Amino acid sequence: MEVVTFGESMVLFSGDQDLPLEYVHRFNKQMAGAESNVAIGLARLGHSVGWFSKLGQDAFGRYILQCVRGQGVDTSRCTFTDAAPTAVFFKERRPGGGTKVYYYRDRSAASKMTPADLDEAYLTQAKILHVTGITPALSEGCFELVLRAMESAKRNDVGIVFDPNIRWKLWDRAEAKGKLLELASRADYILPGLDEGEFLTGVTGANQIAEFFLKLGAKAVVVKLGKDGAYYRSLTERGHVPALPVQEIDPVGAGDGFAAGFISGLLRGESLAQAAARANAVGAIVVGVHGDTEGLPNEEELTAVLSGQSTYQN
Ligand code: KDG
Repeated sequence: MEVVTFGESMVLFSGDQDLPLEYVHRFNKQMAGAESNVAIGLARLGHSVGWFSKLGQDAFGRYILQCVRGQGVDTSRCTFTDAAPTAVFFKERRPGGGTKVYYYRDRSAASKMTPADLDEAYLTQAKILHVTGITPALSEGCFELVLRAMESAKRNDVGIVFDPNIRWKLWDRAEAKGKLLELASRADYILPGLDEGEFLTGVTGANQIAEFFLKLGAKAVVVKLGKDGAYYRSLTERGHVPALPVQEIDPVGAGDGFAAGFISGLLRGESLAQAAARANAVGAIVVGVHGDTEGLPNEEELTAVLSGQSTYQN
């Protein structure tokens, strides 16, 4: 595997009308999870990638495994438990635009993961470990697992990509800051959103945020600026990638597309500027499609967008 990632994926029920959930009668069933989104994005771009999790020994756990495996991701290190269920969540399409999510994931199967779920030999043959700030929010065992994976990757020269991916519904703010900074200090590449960066570092603006994380030990930082594109900085490169023109349909999953594009750039040996542009383009494409993974491009589609031959949406 070129990349290993892990975390919780859930069955997603999206209301089929722009109404508060209590008035929605029909839901579409899909699956989603930040890390499996990244894994699927990488597989679609032609990379070999493994994702693992602990799934409930139930229909939803089997469904998630089938979906992720069906996208060409290695799921051989996934485990099942009958002691806790697979999590689900609901997406409400707000009247007038926007989405809101409701989690049913407390004490889920994935939250039972611990360092014992890490196959170190599997991890250390990879080039990149991808982790997000969602997993450590699930439980103390999950936090310890992320720490163990990062430490093992560091000892074995596996590059570490960290996306803080702060989910406020899962954290107490002070705890989030302490734990996420602990993880960030072990990462090689950090991909915060602007708000997340400001919250974690206490400084304002993309350049200052990047400087903070470089001082903490990162090799490179790419700050996601939404409609303003992205700002990247390492010790030798810095610059800005403008946003691509897209009509926003569903922003959920865009950050995961961004991470997949960035990791793909690293694996292709691209410069930081090129990897940031690749990341930015994948994120923009995802925003234009309903669902977390449905819009993730293959290499041909991405190349057309990067070369200006296609805007994807027309
Ligand atoms: O990044 C998209 C994720 O937020 C979504 O797929 C659900 O993993 C998820 C989460 O924890 O919110």
